[in-house]
Amino acid sequence: MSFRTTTAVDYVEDVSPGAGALPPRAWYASSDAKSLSLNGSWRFRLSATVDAEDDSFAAEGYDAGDWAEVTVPGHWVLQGHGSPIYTNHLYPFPVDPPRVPTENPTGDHLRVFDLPEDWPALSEGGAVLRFDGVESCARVWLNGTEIGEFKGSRLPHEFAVGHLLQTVDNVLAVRVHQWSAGSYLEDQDQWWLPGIFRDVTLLHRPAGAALDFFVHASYDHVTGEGTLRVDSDVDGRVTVPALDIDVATGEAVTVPVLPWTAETPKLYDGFLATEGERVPLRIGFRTVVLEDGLIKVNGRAVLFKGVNRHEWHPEQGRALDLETMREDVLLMKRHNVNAVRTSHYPPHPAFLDLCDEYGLWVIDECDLETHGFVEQDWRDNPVDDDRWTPALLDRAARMVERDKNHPSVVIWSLGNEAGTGRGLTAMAEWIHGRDASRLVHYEGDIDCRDTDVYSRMYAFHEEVERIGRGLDGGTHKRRRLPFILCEYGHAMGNGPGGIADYQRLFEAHERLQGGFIWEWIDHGIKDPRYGYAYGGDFGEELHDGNFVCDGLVFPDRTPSPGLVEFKKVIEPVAITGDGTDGTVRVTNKQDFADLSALAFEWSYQVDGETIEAGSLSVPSLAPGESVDVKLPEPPADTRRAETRWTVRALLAADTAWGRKDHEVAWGEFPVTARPSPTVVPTDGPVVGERLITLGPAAFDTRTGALRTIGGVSVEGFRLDVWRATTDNDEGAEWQSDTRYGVLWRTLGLHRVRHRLDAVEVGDAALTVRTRVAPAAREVGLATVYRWTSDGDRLKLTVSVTPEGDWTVPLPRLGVRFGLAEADQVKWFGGGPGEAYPDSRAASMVGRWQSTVDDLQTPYVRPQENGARADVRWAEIGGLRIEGDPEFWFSARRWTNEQLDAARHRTDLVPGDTVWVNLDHGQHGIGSQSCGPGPLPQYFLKAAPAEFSFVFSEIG
Ligand code: IPT
Repeated sequence: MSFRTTTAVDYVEDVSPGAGALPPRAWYASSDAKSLSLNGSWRFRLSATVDAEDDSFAAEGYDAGDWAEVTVPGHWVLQGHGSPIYTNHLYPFPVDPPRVPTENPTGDHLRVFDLPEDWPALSEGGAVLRFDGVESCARVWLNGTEIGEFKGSRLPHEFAVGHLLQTVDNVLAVRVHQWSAGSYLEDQDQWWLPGIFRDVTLLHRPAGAALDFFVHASYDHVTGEGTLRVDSDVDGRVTVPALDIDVATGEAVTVPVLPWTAETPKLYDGFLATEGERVPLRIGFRTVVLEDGLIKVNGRAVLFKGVNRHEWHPEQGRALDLETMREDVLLMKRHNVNAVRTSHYPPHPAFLDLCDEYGLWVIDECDLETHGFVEQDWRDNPVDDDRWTPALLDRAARMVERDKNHPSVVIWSLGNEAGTGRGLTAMAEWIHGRDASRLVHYEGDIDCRDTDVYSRMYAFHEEVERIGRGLDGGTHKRRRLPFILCEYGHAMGNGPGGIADYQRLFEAHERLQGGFIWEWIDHGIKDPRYGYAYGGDFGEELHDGNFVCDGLVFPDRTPSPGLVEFKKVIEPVAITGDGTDGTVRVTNKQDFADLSALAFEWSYQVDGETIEAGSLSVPSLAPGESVDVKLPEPPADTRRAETRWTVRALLAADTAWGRKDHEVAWGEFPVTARPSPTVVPTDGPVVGERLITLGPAAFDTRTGALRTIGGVSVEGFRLDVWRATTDNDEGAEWQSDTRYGVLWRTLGLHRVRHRLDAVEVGDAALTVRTRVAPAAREVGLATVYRWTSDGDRLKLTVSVTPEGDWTVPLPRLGVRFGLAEADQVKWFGGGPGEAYPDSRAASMVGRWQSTVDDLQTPYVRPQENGARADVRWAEIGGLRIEGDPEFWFSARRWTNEQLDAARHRTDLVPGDTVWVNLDHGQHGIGSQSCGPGPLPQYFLKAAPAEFSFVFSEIG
């Protein structure tokens, strides 16, 4: 005998999008109709399965007094009930669509509310209950009556509830299931976080209220006129006072306007007035077309300097408040970002209001990803199974209808990593039919059958260049489409490297319309055990570790060096020049705005110190224009010194997103080069019983090891080739051939030994010969340390000769040593932040200072970090170190081995010794954690090398 008692829960595994909800429509806040936020504390009960408890809790009079409480919006797993799970693309349950596990955490939510005093009489109009986001499936009751169930986590669902409302003691019951058929459509690379994580609102709907409306606001760049037409389900009038517009809905009006662009986000305030309510409008006039194979807005091709933004807060998960959203937008604007792909779901609607207001191009992406089906060659992929098509179309409609009135949204995206199939085609057809004023994107449509943009992720530079030159293959249709990288520059840990090289390509080929860095923020979860937790930290049986921490900002939104680098690489003004001829070339790289918002300043540095500065008058160039501007006469300087010009572009006045003097762009050009440090060897080594002295230094007589320089003790001075591998060194596991982080470890470069071959005492030099090599291998580095002194200063020349068959580059090449007491660091060289060979655009040569602690970049998973580039000299722990040539400087309170072993920030415990690395070379960073490794020009080849340092004690 077989029977099922639980037909009431069949909706959970039903492929349909749900039942009972109202048709999707534009999201807006009425000016006059009342609304009641139901956010706040709710009663909460967690069950292990969908039907462990019956639905009697939804009935009026149910006593939930002994239930827990959770905050809505929120995720129960971040509020002490169960735990989060992180997988990249693996489904954390058996793949058997649309079935989900019996173990299906189910959260019953209960809230009792009264209508506010000023709520209209129940006989007047109706009411709508709106859920802006619930993961992943919900069933809803009001006052004991079931009103529906829905899936589509990051999409709004509304229910008509006017007939059920009462003045007091309304009982709203929501049963939320973590897993549902919808989970198969929501396999984005992120934490699985069930809960009511966006707002819940009760909206009064007066008689004659607006329902849905579509603002069509185009811009004709030839005439300078905008045409406005608001189509509305309910007739009314549209007014825009600043434009003297007062027209009926459905009626078009054309007037001169200022256009909306991400650079010039001009919005006109207006109203849609129906008989029953007034709805505020923020209208931006702009026209998006595909023309001449290019994405054009208002007649001009745009270049996306974008980021992929997931919604993230280290404590609230995907339940973001307005201030956090604004912080994202402000940080983006202040770092020259002009575009956002809302990976991989429509964001909270307020985020799009901010994009309209501050100016960001948006690719609005649907809540759809079925990536886990790749594990079975895409068999049973829902997007190629007609039974799922209604759910896909429902998702497309909920996105488009909700967000269609945002000028910032210029492209709709069908979703991410969902393979291919007829369901996607159906979505694209529906979207094209509903909104011809925007383009459609989907990266998985490699032939661009359904899409208007050729989009790829993580394509290597070489291929991108070929695409730019039109030398790629592909369908006839694709060959005529513009190209974007919807994901590139994988910002996991240290990096990404190589983004300047991408930007050069984007700027050189018009078909390449830019890209979107993966990704904006690390999804680390604040955790007292670890600082920030990542995959595996909650005991998940399947997880993808710290692959969830791959953002340009840390979980608390502190910019990482990657963001600072990106800001420089995408700066809207190029400032280049040749310091010796005294001119600077300024180019306006924007697509729409002139330079009138910027003020320019020059300064002149002698040995890194600014000795004169002034303002530079630069004409307000139109987009694309350049001008050569004469710099003033260089200040008279008779010293033998290194000199340079620095020219900076600053905000001329406060703007919506930045203060006056906020730095937007800069350039620097050397005038005279640095003289190399010289030490004339006058002293010779003197051999004592235990120590050899040479000038200010003492060495171990037996080993030749440096012991002291003046009064400063030096520990463990020797060659160093190892760095705590970065995520980009390690590479992604599917990239098998050249993952140097793995190859280095296999070769044993993290455990090289130093064999002493000779300590030679000459007339003018102490020479120590060694061979540095790992066990079990023939390769080695013959390393000679040659010490000389002029009595005052100590010079070291290191010569390195590779022996054997080196098939890999070196992680780093330099010396390291420990200092007993060090805290403050001063240097003349690149700064203020870290830099590596292919992530050094933002490194500005100057005089900098820091504490040792502040030199560290606190990557969520600790790894190599904090190197300063082009260092001429540095002072630390009583020593001054000059380089010949310039060197990479780093210092930390733990060894590179300890850094390498650490898994979380909290594993790094400061010791008494400060370990200093002076590197002649560093290997590039690349973005191989999901993309190309460093380009060949950034390799640190195992090749003969010689470099010197001059040490002196600071008096
Ligand atoms: C790509 C995904 O689109 C994105 O969500 C994220 O997982 C990223 O990779 C890596 O962090 S998909 C990958 C197979 C290229």
